[in-house]
Amino acid sequence: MAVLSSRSVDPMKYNTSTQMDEQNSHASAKPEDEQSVSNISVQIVNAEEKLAKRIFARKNHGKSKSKKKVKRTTIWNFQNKIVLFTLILFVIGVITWTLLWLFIVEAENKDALYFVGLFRVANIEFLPEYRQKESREFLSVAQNVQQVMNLVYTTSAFSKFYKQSIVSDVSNNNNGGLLVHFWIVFVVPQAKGQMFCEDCVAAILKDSIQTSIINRTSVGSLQGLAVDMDSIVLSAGLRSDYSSTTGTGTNCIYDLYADRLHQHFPLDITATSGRMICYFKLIALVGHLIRLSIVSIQIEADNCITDSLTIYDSLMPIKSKILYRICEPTNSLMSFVSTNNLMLITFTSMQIQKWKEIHGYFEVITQEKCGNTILTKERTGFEGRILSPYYPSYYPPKCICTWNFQTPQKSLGIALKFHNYTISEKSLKGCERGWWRINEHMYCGYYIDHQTVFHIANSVVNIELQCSSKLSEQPLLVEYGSYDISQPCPAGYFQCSSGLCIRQAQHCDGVNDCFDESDELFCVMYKVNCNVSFSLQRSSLACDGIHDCEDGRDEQNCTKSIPCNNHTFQCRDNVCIKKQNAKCDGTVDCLDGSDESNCSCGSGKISNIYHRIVGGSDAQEGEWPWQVSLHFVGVAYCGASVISREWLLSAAHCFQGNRLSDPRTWTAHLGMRAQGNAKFVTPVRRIIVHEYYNNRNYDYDIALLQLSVPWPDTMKHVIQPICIPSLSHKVHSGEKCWITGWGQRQEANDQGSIILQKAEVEIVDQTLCHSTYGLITARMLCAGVMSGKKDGCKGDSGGPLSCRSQSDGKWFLTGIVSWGYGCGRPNFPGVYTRVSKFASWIHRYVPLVL
Ligand code: 4AZ
Repeated sequence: MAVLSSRSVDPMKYNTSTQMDEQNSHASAKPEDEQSVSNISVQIVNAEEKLAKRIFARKNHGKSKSKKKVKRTTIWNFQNKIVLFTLILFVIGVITWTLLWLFIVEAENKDALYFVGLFRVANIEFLPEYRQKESREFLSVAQNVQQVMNLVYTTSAFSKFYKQSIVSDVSNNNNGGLLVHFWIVFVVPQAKGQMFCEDCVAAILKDSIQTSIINRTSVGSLQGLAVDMDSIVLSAGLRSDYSSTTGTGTNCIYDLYADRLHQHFPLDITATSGRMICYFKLIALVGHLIRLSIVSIQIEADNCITDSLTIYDSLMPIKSKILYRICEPTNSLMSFVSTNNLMLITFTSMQIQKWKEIHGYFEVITQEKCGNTILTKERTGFEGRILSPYYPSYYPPKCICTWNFQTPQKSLGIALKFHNYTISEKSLKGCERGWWRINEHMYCGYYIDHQTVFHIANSVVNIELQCSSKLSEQPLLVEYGSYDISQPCPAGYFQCSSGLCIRQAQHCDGVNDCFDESDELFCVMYKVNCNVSFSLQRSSLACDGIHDCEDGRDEQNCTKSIPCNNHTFQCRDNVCIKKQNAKCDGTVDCLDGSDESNCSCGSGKISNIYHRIVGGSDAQEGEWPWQVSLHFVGVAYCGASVISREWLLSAAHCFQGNRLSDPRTWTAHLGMRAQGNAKFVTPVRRIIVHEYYNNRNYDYDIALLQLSVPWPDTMKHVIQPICIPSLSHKVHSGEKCWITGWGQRQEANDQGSIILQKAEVEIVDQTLCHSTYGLITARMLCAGVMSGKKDGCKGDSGGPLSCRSQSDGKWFLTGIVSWGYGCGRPNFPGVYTRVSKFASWIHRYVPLVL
């Protein structure tokens, strides 16, 4: 009403209507107009007064009173009609606009939430007609299930938000009955989106199923449908998947039936332009499984942001049914096995700039029973092998394998040699990548980069492997054989308390090779003897690449490391090449390119200007040109080191979790001293976390980051790479190195530093560090000062431990800030990733020649 009133006295409008009224003064008066005028706001009175005055003036000019009266009434009526008309228009406008606004706001604030799932219906037999989505049979069964789902959700706590359920597939399966794949859609105000968790939506469905305790079966009744409780899987789905698989989105969707055993059905995908999402539903003969083999895949390598190939253990893109995701191009054969007669492969490409190609095939295979009973030979030594299910394929996430071993004599036990794998006693936490039960002892399995041997001092050994990972796992090969319990390890080997045999040289080398620490216990005495009886222990200490003796004599005169003469250069693969000056001449002479590696890194140029060795805490501008600050969603979170134009090295633990592993959440700040003043900032394109990273003990704590934009040549004065030490690069305890970062300056103060901090630390003897922490693996090293005070802390993780080479003055990335007990505590040095162990892993991705 307020708006209406003010408009009615708009002077402009009023004047215009007055003029018009005067022009139309001959028009006759209408009583109903008068009536309507009287309804208009009181402020109109002003207009009436003005009008009256004018009429009065005219009257004085000698015009007849009666005529004037008629004219006045006419003018009044007409003028008000216009005002009224304007007002009505205005009111209608306001109402329409308000409604429209309300509608838009309402619509904007509501989200459609999609859930995708499956369950098995035991009391409906599969009919071939179900394969045709238009068939009467499919429509009838789909309608039946949809009605049941409607009833479940319209009578639930979520009824207000429930929109619909759609059955997208019904198929046969190896457990009998029908496997029903469905979508559930809710329309939810944004504020209430949180309450729609996957478990909550699944719980409503599960709670609606009536099971009988007497029957002791997982199949219950859901409005007449015999639904298998154990088969219910449900996860949040994507709108794009919903529209594609329910027939409104992409038409790149194929149902492929494999009805012959062991025949290779080709699966080749080529994408040349645009945005692409394709679905390949593979359905095998009932009672069988599907093996998908990927021969080669050429896709963009950026953590599945642009391109991805996802393999599901279902017919719909259900997150919890993902068997594997391929995000990297590869030419090596990989194969995956389903747990049922179905598989879905989705290929997504967000933008196609380059040619994308996937070559592979799938086949129908028979179900394998894994495990057996094995009687070993009397002769000791490895004699056979046990394999993960469907070896050499990746093994599916659900399996139980049991091997029962029996040796011919009580004096013989069972030895297991795990390839690229180890087992260690299970703690209270569960095992992430499957677990083992060996004669009632529980162990977790871990993938590592070498073999480990495990002994069980018993003639009867029961071994159970439970595959309990979320995804398919790399194939496993374990050699077995009998061994003499009284003489467990072959000559030259040391036996850990767990039964594991390690090379004698690994005993007391300061590295926890046994995983139960037993190889590093009681070693201090052994060390003291180093000087006294070096010749006696020579075989186990000398020339193993580890600095065992304090005076370094164990690693002196080691001929194996100097096979090349003064006129030749020794490549990293130990090949000698002719020219001495082959190093850094711009031509790759070594097959492995090592003559051209570390040529333009760790330059001492800047260090000559700044005297880094001098203590102090604030770093100088340009002093650590390889130091990078990694920002996660805009906040400084971890450190990293520049190792080439487009690659950084950091710690794997910085990228653990859904959001942290997404390169789009990170930016790299290079050439920076004070936070916010980086000379070069770029988004991160790709994160490669080491495949053996172990989030329990921080083993293999290393990750490579590829920059979206390589830093330019013009930044050379402030950005420079640090050298990567080779595997044989030695680091000596007591050696002085530097740690740098913007992390916390105190353990208790959770604020990072604005100015880059530096601290000089000492490499700590590995045995001493092991006695402090226990679990120090060969991929770790310790550095600090025993008084505490100088240490890395939260926020420094991933940053460099830089050591300057005595021989050529170059700076080497000896370590990566990884973990430790608190920060700067006396006797608790920082633990760093030993970078030299990863030289070849790094060069798998980063070219040797910069
Ligand atoms: C961290 O939380 C962290 N004192 C890094 C290094 C150390 C401790 C904690 C070593 O990122």
